[in-house]
Amino acid sequence: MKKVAVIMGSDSDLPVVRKATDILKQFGVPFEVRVLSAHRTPLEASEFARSARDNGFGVIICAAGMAAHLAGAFAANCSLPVIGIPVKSKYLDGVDALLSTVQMPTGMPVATVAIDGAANAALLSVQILALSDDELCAKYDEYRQKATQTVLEKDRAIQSEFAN
Ligand code: RP5
Repeated sequence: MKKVAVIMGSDSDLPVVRKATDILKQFGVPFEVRVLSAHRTPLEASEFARSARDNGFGVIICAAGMAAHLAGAFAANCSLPVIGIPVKSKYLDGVDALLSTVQMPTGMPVATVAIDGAANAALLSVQILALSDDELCAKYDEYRQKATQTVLEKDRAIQSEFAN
């Protein structure tokens, strides 16, 4: 199976990023985690992006806050699918990172998830890799069925609490 690259702009993004790595572990998807910054380590970030396909990666997740150019920089240097996680910082509630990540020019897409939406970034990676992996696809279907069952159980509990 292809690997997922999980890149964060700073180790301060790790609490958010863990929500993605936990899910990748749960699905048995191989991944590597790096701190690479579009601004602070631009050469290392572009080198990683340029060699990612040859190094066995199939999807790249980039988490960054503030002027979050990391996912865009990866998209500029690599033709693999790039998923951007805008990370909430203490100043602008993450809207700065959301707009920096999502507003890519035509031709250089970044699939941007919600602010701090690391779990969905991992699930989107699973969906992409499952296109060519039936076993992973079955695990993902099972995950969704469990999610549905959980909500149905909550619905039953709420209904019984408010029953007249
Ligand atoms: C961004 O700046 C990082 O992704 C992080 O979210 C934010 C703050 O970084 P630190 O100052 O905490 O290293 O590049």
